[in-house]
Amino acid sequence: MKITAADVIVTSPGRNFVTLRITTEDGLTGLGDATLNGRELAVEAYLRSHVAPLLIGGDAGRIEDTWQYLYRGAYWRRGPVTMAAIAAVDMALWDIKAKAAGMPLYQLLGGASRTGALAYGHASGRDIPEVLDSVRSHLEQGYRAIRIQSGIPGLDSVYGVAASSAAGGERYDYEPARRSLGGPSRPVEETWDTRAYLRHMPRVFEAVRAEFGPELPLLHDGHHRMTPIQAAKLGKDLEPYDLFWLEDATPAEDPTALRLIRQHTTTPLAIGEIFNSLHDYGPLLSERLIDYVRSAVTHIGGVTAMRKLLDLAAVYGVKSGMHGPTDISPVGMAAALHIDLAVHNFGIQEYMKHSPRTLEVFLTSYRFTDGLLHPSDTPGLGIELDDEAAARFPYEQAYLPVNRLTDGTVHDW
Ligand code: KDG
Ligand code: MG
Repeated sequence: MKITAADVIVTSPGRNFVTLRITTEDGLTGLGDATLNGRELAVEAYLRSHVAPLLIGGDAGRIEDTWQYLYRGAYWRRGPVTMAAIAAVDMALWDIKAKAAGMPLYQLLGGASRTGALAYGHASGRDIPEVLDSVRSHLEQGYRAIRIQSGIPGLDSVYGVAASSAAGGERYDYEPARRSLGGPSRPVEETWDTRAYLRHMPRVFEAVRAEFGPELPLLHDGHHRMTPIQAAKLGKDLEPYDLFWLEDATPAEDPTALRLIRQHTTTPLAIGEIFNSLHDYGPLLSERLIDYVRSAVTHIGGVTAMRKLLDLAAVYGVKSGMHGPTDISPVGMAAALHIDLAVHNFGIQEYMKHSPRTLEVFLTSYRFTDGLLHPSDTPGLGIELDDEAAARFPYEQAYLPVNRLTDGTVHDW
């Protein structure tokens, strides 16, 4: 299966996506997601200039060898741009291999370990009544696990709170990367106050538990904003509300911060969405400092890297909780779902529905039923890309927001 083409497609059907399509001499194609929110064109350039030319003429069947060639062979290694590019190649090659075998990818990964992957949805609101409405609406949509994010009194705009928070039904309006619509711009700046946040969040969870009872799995994302001791306090204060996890409590580049949090609280911990290497987990797995790994297939280096990460995590009883916001394209989401279905140490899958516009470009076959996601039995990943639709939505510059404290100091967003 000689590779004859490796094309990079950048499209913006509601938000930006970078996709790699690999074609073989016998006409098989495979897709890979290389989207890096707010830095899309850096991955596009890396793929086009440095990766695609190396693929032409190679054997599409040699997945592990290609991964090692692109990783070790570059000398410079790791980093979000490089690893998103390698991930896209890896996903596309798995897509081709599974199509050639006439099987859905999960069959090549060992077959199904469950009937579907438990998905969690995103409830949010500017205040507690809006949060409660949003949880209700998610339950009506069939979610059986729900992440809770809330506005904070005194702060104008807070991570994770959708623009039309109380709206029922389907919502596609949570997208933190703001598009500049007609020319270069700078990121939006938000103001942050951790003490106000620490005071408010326990009240939010108290209200949600009072309204919806003890059964519903509830999650929360701290989005890297706390110091270790602040995170320890929040974890402790949230213990009465029995969270499924507290995510990204502290900035991701310091894995040892989790050690301190762990000493103080039994609230389960999850981290890893901005990690781009298994090595970023450092002591987190071997010292059992976390309960869930949050990496995305798109950012950790593909199906090959994710399998290795989850096998290592399994040794320490740590489960998966793959990243799945809308900046993971339907291709990246499908790759996650095949792994979710196959591995034994599956925990939960984040799921935000892509907009109808995104789904005009990416033709998906996975399905969400009764709170569970299933990747479908279509051979390969089960996703195709409509080039004509993609061409209708050209790239638009978009940046993630930047956070400042009330005195103007730049803070983690
Ligand atoms: O691009 C940034 C988003 O992917 C991130 O803010 C989403 O934290 C996130 C989550 O848990 O989904
Ligand atoms: Mg997160």
